[in-house]
Amino acid sequence: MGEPVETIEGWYALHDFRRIDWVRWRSLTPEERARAIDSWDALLASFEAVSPEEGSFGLYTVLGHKADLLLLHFHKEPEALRAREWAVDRSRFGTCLTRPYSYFSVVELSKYLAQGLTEEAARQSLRRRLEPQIPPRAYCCFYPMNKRRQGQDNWYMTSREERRELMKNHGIIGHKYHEEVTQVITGSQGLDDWEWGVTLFSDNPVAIKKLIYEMRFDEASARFADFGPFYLGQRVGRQDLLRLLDLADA
Ligand code: 76R
Repeated sequence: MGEPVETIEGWYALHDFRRIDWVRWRSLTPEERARAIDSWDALLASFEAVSPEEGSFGLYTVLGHKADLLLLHFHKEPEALRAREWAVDRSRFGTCLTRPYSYFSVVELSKYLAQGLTEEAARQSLRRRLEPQIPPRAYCCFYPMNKRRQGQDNWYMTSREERRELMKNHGIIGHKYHEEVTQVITGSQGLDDWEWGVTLFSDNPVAIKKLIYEMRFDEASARFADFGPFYLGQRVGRQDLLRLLDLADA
């Protein structure tokens, strides 16, 4: 029978995807738009001002039709994440946003490869990964995933030893991309629709593609992984975003 691996949880994560309702935005008067931009600027500034002891924030524009913006928050308190999503909903600019997707999860490290450490010792040494600052990389890729439960390919019926071996090989492939891609794995069992969220940061979208492609051939992914939708964000500064909005009817 399968036996769960111990996990260590860190900060909570909210991937808050928004779509801009351009028709509504253009229907605002210039004064309404200016006021909306001012308050939106102040709101984003308050997100950016989160103390590094408590959380982190990144702003991205999303390529393709699935969303326009990703507001990515990590925070130690789930209440703080709720306050942030409601602040967006209640803002003036929020009246021009819809919400095509969101994902709530918590940073998770499993102890497949770090056996023998007490929770406290592991927590100390892994603090940087449990409480992630958003790396200054140009791209962010997010997707949720499950481990498969199907016939012979049932992750949850494999022995812990077998999973440990599989995760070791998975880690070896991942580690080849250590310089180019930073990964944050969040667990969402019982919190959202899938079992994990994968968030990858890189300056090079092709490095993300190559990493994911290579992992598809690894047994942990080839036999056991099912994936949800993929989102690719480009990091933007607050000012860049405001400029894009301001130019919207140029
Ligand atoms: O935490 C560690 O770095 C140790 C090794 C490791 C574990 C335990 C590791 C390394 N991962 C672990 C756990 Mn991972 N990871 C994914 C995906 O697209 C796919 O095929 C899968 C999505 C990617 C791209 C990725 C990248 N990893 C997990 C788990 C939890 C499994 C469980 O607990 O049952 C999932 C769901 C998952 C999925 N992983 C790495 C990477 C990369 C790049 C690394 C190397 C990190 C580094 O060395 O810098």
